[in-house]
Amino acid sequence: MESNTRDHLFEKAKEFVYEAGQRIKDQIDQPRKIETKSNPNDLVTEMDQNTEKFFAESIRNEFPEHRLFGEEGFGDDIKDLNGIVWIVDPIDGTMNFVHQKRNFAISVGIYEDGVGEIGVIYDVMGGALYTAVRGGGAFKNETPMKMNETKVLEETILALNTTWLIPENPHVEHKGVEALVKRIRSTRSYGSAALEFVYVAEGIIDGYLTMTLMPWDIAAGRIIVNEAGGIVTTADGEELDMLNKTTVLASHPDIHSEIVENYVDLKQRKKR
Ligand code: 2AM
Ligand code: CA
Repeated sequence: MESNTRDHLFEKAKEFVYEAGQRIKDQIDQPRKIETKSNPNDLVTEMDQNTEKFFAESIRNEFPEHRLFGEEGFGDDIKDLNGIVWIVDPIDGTMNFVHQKRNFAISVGIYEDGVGEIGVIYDVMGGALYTAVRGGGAFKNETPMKMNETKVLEETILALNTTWLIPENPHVEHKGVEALVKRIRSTRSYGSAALEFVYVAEGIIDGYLTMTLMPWDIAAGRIIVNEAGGIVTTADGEELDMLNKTTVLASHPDIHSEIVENYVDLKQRKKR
């Protein structure tokens, strides 16, 4: 992608994100209609849908040749990442949006032929905009984010969610994660994958390990973590599939392979 094309796209992405964020803020205290999707804890509101519609209209008006891959289905039917694809989660952390009215984010990743070019994550109520353009570093508002300090596992905080506590959960390799939790300093759980990625980029946590994310949960965050110097793969260290549900490990480079090799045994999980 030519640099002036990319600059223009980046400016437009930020403009759309700020406008979508303002619409959400304007209505944050309005009563909301909550529906459930795949299970009783999988929530969706009109605000998720309206925000994605806003992105669909804005992208179609401004960039008719681009495609949209969105969580709520107002985008295109995406089966490959050829050309320019906007991968959008209109509200990441819907449960936080519903219950807490904070700790949710708008996540926009722009890919060209499968390569992540631009990542924008907006912590709507916190007011922080996290961005990265491939090769240009990662920023929180205007401030560069970089993971410099050397890390040993004993001094890290990892984001994990409590599904790890359920031993019969078929998606997790329970014993390995138990050993990992004993070794690290502590865990956190924020309930928004996008925010967990940017907190890794910012260095306020050192890693994020999760078993079920969709491409729109990951698209922007992986670019931002990479540009801050971190590593993002599946939980068993493989390249991420940006079209399907996947496991994810995003972390500081010093601890990534150690977690993959010693604590996450997905092969064992697959055998069961
Ligand atoms: P969402 O709010 O956009 O649905 C919560 O731990 C994080 O996981 C959020 O980023 C949430 O995104 C995502 N998430 C929740 N349920 C999911 C599911 N069934 N598949 C993939 N991601 C999910
Ligand atoms: Ca969402």
